[in-house]
Amino acid sequence: MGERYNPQHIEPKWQRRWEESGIYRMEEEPSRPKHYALTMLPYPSGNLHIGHWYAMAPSDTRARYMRMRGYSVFFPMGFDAFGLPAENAAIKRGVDPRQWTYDNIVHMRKQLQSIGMMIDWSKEVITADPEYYRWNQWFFLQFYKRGLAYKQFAPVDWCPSCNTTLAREQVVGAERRCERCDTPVIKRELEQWFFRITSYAEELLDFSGLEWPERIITMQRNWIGRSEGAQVIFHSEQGDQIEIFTTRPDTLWGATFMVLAPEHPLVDKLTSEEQRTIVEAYKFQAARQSEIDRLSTEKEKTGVFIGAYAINPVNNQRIPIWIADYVLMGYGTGAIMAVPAHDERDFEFARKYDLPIRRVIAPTPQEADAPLEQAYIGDGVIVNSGPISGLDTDSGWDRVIEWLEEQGIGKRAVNYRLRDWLISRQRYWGTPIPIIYCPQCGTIPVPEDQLPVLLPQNVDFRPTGESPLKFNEEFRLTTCPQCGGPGERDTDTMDTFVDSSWYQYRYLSPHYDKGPFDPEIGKNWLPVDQYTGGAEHAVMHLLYTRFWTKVMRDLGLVWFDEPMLRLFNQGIILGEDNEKMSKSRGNVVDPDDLASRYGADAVRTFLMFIGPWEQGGPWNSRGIEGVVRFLDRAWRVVTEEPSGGEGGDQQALRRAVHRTIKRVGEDLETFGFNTAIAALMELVNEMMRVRETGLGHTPVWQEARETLTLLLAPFAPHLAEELWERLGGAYSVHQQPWPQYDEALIQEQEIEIPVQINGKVRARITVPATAGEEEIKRLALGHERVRDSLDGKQLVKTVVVPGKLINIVIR
Ligand code: ANZ
Ligand code: ZN
Repeated sequence: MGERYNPQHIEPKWQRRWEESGIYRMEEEPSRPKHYALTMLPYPSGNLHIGHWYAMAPSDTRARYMRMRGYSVFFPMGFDAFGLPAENAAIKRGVDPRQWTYDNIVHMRKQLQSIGMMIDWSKEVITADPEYYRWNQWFFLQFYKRGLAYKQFAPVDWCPSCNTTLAREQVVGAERRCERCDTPVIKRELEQWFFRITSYAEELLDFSGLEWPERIITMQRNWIGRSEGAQVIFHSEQGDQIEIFTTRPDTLWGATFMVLAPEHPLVDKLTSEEQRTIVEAYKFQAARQSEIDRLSTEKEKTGVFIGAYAINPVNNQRIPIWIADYVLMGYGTGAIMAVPAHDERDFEFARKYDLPIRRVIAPTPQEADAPLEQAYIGDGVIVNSGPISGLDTDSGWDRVIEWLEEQGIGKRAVNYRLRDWLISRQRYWGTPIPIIYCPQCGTIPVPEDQLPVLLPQNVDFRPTGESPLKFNEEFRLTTCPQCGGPGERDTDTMDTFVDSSWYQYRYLSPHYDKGPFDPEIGKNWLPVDQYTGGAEHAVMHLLYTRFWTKVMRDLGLVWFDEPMLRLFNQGIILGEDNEKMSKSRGNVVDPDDLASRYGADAVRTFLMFIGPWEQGGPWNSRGIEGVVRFLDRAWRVVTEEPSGGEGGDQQALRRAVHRTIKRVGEDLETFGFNTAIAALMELVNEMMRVRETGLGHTPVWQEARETLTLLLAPFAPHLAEELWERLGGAYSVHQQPWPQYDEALIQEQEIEIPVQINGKVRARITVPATAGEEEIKRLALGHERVRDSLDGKQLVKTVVVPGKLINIVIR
């Protein structure tokens, strides 16, 4: 003893020992409840940054805590290894994307190990491994069989000069020009694969049983965007059916014109000869814009009359048909009835093009013909609407739908904003789509026993924007599995969100070859109990994995509806200047440097101490030194022999220990890492103070040292392991049960007393019932609110009535 705390020495030592002894291996113990803790898998970009540490270390702390609480914990790790950066590196530096990715993984795996996490590395998953993506392909085939994968034309960005499709990243600027030749990009229709996530739209809106942040649920709900309304059939004067979707059937009498999306299939047919040139020009310019621009309410509305009319079915009025880019082909039916009196966009449009505005809703019957300065979007009474005039908007809404259904020209309808998931990517570094096109037999799925369809090596990366696999004849040309004649493979690859939609299942048995995972193991561990990761994945990944699980359930692979029962999102760690970390700002902190200087335990602990985990916050280089001092003091109180004697207050120390057990445990339940660490700091201070009074060699002191070590274990796993060994504890501290506190000891002995400042109650403090004047004073003056009030003031005196109150007089 008497040695100094030396993380550089103890951290590698314990990391090695943990690995050798396999204490983090998945372990099924029927006597213990299971806990599957999952944290989002990193992309192998080449280097772990502080954000990775911020995501991983607290997740690890929580998993360790659950293990000490008596759970069998499974905490795996892997790499989301397909994706664009590898391909870009290949193009830029001429390295093979596979080489680049796997080299990065070797390096990042080491970096991850240096954090000291309880990862079961024997279950690692790399999504670019054929033994992984084989199951992406297998799933694709199951989806296809069930009609959940289908091919359809969909718009992609296309450069008319380079003659290729472009990835979203290759379209630059507000003008949407081609990155390479500066030509304005247009939309072009390409046949691509979709997953039918919309079939699950309604079920995906059901979040019952999920303990997820309200914010994420709201984002998913909005993303799915359910609207109730009606589908109504209008007719053109020539008799063509034009179906519209509206959420306001109660305003049908106010429809004074129609608007079709420029891409609507009827536009060509309905356009008059006089209007054709201007309609074509408008369509071309609309095709250049992104959906976001088109929907923006700020953007001035534009459109053109197509020279045709429709009949409003409720009053047989002849109304003009326009096209405008604010109507999207991908939503509803791609056509609307425009009700300028009650819809803001229609109002603006009508004003601009001088189209009639007819009021059909009014706040009161007296205002039926009051002029409108803007669209009236509120509720009220229906006016100027024939048979439904006089009804309120709610009953009118139902009444109109009934009437439409009676007439057979409309029906109640639910519409979702959610689109099917486009999974085709014109990219190399991804999962090949297991489909063969045969001139005789058509679209033929690759037979399951021929999986995986391997991604070929040595592919040419000319950045043409088209699928590189297209130019690899060895890959592309194949034989039709059905007729044996020549066929061609699909040369697109799958969106990488496919990979991350089900990786949590693969972790259970990453080398299993009879299915995506071993159902025997799945039975014991699924579903995921606790998921942690960034909130930026609110709608894509977190929605896709829910969808995937529901399909797996319908395929009979799992028996539950939701992949992850509980979700926690961490915040973002900012630079010291409170800005997002970036190389150009020069505010990036490198975790490798920090860990080699202060030790991984200090970096972990500091990251958790910085503030509430869900909030993130700025890095602080002085702050980490404070944490190093704390760990050092913890080391000293545990390893140094205090002076002997029985003079100290044993009861007070026991109380402090038990109170800390309670606080740290409660905080860890709710991810309150920062307050848990604050509690540990207080305990260490208390131990420092008390040991001066002579408590050495007492059982209470021994209990305090052991408890502190156990409570530190989830946060600073290496330090705790070393201390535990020095205390003579059995290997490993991480397999010890979480200490229990004595409720009676805490409760009986504590009381709450008010803290007055100049006679007014400003705070309440919890103090030991036996606390004397000095202790009460110390606790009161340490209270945050009291400190705030004292700031800049002068303390005149304090009056303590032990067991009752404390009054602080300030000036
Ligand atoms: C007539 C009407 C009157 C409307 C009124 C609104 C207010 P949400 O709630 O988002 O589902 N709409 C329908 N399809 C559209 C498309 N493809 N592109 C752009 N707008 C479209 O919105 C549904 C409403 O958005 C529909 O109800 C329709 O306008 C418009 F006082 O119909 B409404
Ligand atoms: Zn064939």
